[in-house]
Amino acid sequence: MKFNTKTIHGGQHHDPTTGSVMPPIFQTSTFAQTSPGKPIGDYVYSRTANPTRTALEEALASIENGARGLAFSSGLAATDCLLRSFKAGDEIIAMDDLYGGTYRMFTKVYNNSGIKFHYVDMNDLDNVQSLINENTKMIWVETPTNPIMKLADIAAIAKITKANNILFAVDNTFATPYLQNPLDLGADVVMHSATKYLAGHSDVVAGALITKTAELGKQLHFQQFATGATLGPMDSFLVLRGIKTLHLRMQRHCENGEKVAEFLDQHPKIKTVYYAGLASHPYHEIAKKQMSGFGGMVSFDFVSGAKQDSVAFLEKVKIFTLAESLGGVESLANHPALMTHASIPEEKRKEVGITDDLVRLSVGVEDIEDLLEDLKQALA
Ligand code: P1T
Repeated sequence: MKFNTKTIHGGQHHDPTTGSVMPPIFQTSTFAQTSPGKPIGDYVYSRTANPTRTALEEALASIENGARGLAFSSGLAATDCLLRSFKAGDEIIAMDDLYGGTYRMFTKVYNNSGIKFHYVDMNDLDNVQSLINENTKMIWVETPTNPIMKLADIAAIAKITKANNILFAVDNTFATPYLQNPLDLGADVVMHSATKYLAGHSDVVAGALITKTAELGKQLHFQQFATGATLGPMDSFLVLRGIKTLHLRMQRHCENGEKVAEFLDQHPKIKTVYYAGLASHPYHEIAKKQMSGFGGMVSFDFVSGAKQDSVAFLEKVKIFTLAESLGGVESLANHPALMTHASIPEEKRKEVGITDDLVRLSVGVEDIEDLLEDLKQALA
């Protein structure tokens, strides 16, 4: 199946007992057994597996071209599950620009349990190579990054991880499998905040891991069921329903994202627009190589460099809603330094370009004329 067919049919089956075309929401915690240890069907207890979650997990594996999908109660729960694979003394190399919550987990939770993190700009792969030693166990990249839209060359990093027997994980939340397939480019595991484009309607918090091999999938499923951060049946249904229109939504997110980026790029009050679709973007060539489009996330800052300009803009937008999160059908606007990335120390934020006047837009699928009009009036 090609991608647009997979979003609808990948890993899906009609319900064998009723013929239900869409998977039923199996709102049950447990499943009857005929004799101790002999369940009637394949299911025992919903933390281990639930048929609605299985339907979602098979869809996830299908759209990311992986062997196994796992659905979690949030994106951070998915990342947490992966990090439980490591022990004190292990080292992880990560991008220097990450979602604030991921950075908080690395620095405030796993650092305390003795795992060492290195944060580097992966534009220069010598930065990565020079940090590798016998303790290096994983390379973690977010590409494009939240919120500066930095990219990492997935295929080039995969060569390094394979040569050194290191696990390679990619947070594919911003790109989605519609635009980028990290497992095909050599990654071992893909993570998603399924809260975002996969679910697509800002009505659920969910996460996903998709593995290249069944063996890694089995190990991570063990961690998940042994620690418990699974996704409930109703939320699994909502994410699965969202995935069925991922390709349609992403097409419009890309069209609108490009137009918003071009508009902002020409605006006299705007200094820098961070969007990999612009020819001037430092990672434009990598984006063209590994992504089939540029998505709907656009960040920018002001010529004035003034925090009050970004705050005034965010108070004035009408169709864009000022809120955390991204990837829903509706347009959202966010102030990373004050909102989503406030947990990153100020000097670290400044190092990667998260200035106090940086604004991040999640461009939705509304009519582009209304979105541009809204930006125009708020900037005026
Ligand atoms: O919020 P949660 O579903 O736990 O996902 C965490 C996460 C992981 N990775 C990326 C790239 C993300 O953007 C997120 C969540 N981000 C936001 C809530 C935000 O507004 O940026």
